[in-house]
Amino acid sequence: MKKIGILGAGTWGIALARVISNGGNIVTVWSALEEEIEELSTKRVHPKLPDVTIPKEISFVKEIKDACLDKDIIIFAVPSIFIRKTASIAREYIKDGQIIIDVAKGIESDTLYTLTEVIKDELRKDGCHENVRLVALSGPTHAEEVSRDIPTTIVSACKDLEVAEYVQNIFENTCMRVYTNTDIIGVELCGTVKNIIALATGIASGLGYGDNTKAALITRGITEISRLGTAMGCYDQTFNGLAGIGDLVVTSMSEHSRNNKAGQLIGMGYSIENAIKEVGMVVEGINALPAVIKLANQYKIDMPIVSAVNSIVNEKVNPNDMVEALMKRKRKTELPKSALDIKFENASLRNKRGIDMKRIITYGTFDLLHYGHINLLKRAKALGDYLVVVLSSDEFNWNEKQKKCYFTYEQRKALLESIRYVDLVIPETNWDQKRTDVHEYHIDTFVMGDDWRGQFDFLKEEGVEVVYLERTPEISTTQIKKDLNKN
Ligand code: C2G
Repeated sequence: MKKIGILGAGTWGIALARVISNGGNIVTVWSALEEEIEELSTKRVHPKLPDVTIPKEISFVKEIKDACLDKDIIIFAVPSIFIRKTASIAREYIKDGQIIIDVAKGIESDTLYTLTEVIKDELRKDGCHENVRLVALSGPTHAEEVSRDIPTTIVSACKDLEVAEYVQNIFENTCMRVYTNTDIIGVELCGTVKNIIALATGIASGLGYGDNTKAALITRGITEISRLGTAMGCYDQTFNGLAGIGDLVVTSMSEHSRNNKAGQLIGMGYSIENAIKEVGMVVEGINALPAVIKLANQYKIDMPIVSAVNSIVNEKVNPNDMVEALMKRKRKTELPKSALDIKFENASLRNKRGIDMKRIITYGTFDLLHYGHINLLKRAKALGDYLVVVLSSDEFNWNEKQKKCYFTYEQRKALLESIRYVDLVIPETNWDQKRTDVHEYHIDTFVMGDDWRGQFDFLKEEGVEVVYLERTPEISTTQIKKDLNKN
């Protein structure tokens, strides 16, 4: 049994209060709106959750100290724009080392801090809150369904996995399954941007478009989120997980979603103000726009859907014009690894490592992949951070090297891509492409086995380091074939 304080008595705060109270914990709920506390305390029903009875064990308080003092966990469940203020008035009642959960979704527009960073930043202002432990609890979780015990999943994200598991243990029950994740920034970024994409799907519905359009916006929306998140050093798994695609789908497709509802009204011609008024609750996607636009510019990430929503919401562009603009954008491929993507990966890996990333390139046939090849690739990768392997095509092997490969190009490519040292495999179709490859893929070092010593020194003229590594003497593809033929 834990003592848990919840700051904020909106539908999500109340839904969570009910989950943890029913789990046998002592729950105290505070709100800045005294009349809200009065009503909840007496009626035991939230006006926006009319068919949900609030357990009698939950106590409602008007003084924030009563929801903060002597608590195992404090949950921030106020709207994103009130997080900093709430942290500032709660600070004196929060002990250092406190576990604090943020369930609001957003990013602060002037600092570009996620909300757990805002809480930490505000609390540490008195110089004695250096050790608070922040958790983001986020996922596909409509309060209307959680409060009716409809099976739900959610992510408990914290840099400290033990703390994430501590929170997992408190919230997990037969109706709520909690997953842990240490990528707290990625989880918070997903929770923020998905609300903007949900506005877009709502606008599309309001304009009379169908599920095809929604599916397109959701699919390209998660691509926008993951591009920005990757550049910020977040994990791919986060975008493909519950806080990413999971929450995006539930927010974009559900009638419970405020962002989707507000988008529909905007698409139908409501002004932004009237749409928010009609929804009657906070529309976090609108609050999130300034910060996300700033982040996209800062990391140089193209986010056409986010930009389109921003044009409609903040620049009063006609929604129909934006849809046309989105549909007429320059043609693109879903396939990654163009030179542009390489630049993007370069930037993202540089952000991840905080240093300039050193890029290595090597060439070969790599047929009947063996440990001599692996030794070469391993040592090549050890010279830098990113290894591009240029794999001889079947035609190039036959026409230029008179090599008939056992495995096709695609098979050899799949084998190479499964090697942990290899970051990218592209085709080698002629002897002369090396000069352009080293520029297109921003190469620092060219590597080949020393059976090629001296053959590629001309690449130094392209500003590239040329390294020849000792071959592994006793093994070769030719030798393998000979040995196999003998038996
Ligand atoms: N290698 C090695 N030890 C071996 C066999 C190969 O270190 N026992 C190295 C080679 O020196 C080469 C790489 O593994 O750097 C790939 O070898 P191959 O597939 O034989 O490549 P190759 O036919 O030499 O093609 O434009 C350059 C060519 O594509 C190189």
